[in-house]
Amino acid sequence: MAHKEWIMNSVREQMPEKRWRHTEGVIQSAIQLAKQYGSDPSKAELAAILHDVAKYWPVERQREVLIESGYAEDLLAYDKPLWHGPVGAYVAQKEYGIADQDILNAIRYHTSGRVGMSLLEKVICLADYIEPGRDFPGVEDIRRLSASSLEEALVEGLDGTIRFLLEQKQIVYPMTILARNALLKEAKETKHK
Ligand code: DGI
Ligand code: FE
Ligand code: FE
Repeated sequence: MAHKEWIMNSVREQMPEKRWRHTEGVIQSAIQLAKQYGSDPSKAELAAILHDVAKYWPVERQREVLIESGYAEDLLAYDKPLWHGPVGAYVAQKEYGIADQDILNAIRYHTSGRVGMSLLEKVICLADYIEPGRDFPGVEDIRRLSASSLEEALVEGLDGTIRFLLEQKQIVYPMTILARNALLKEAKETKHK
């Protein structure tokens, strides 16, 4: 699809080559997870292409767009690495003409997660953790769990993020904790069925 190619080239121009290679890995993992769990691979691809579009924007520009988007809510009071998700979702809609709300939400919540994540949101958040280029401690555990449960794999991923933030004496965005708790509950409910 020509439109997709154009978006890919445009996104690529807005980040260092290394981050583009990460994005290619997320595209690959997102398509694979979508096929495995019955989400739409084409939507997963588009969300993956755009998920980090705003990651390397100057922080002042991110702040402006966050305010303009109306997605700011409490986020301005929390750490800047959380901003590029909502900023990316707004840009995807405004600049790239993405109208599908599920794709926009997958971009918006890819860093924090949220309570009541859709299948596509889970696929993108998990693909971001397990794409082939990732090699942080514990990534193999998440990859192993991803073969059998999106929710269990995501809990493992979010636990790692939360643990890391605690060790670094960083502020934890409450939505990250709420997302983790909700996914843990879902994982347990699915298991006991
Ligand atoms: O954009 P990526 O590097 O591919 O991955 P990401 O979108 O998951 O962003 C990860 C960054 O966001 C990482 O530096 C940790 C940070 N982060 C994630 N959740 C929280 C957080 N930072 C704070 N302070 N609080 C959070 O809850
Ligand atoms: Fe990101
Ligand atoms: Fe990413």
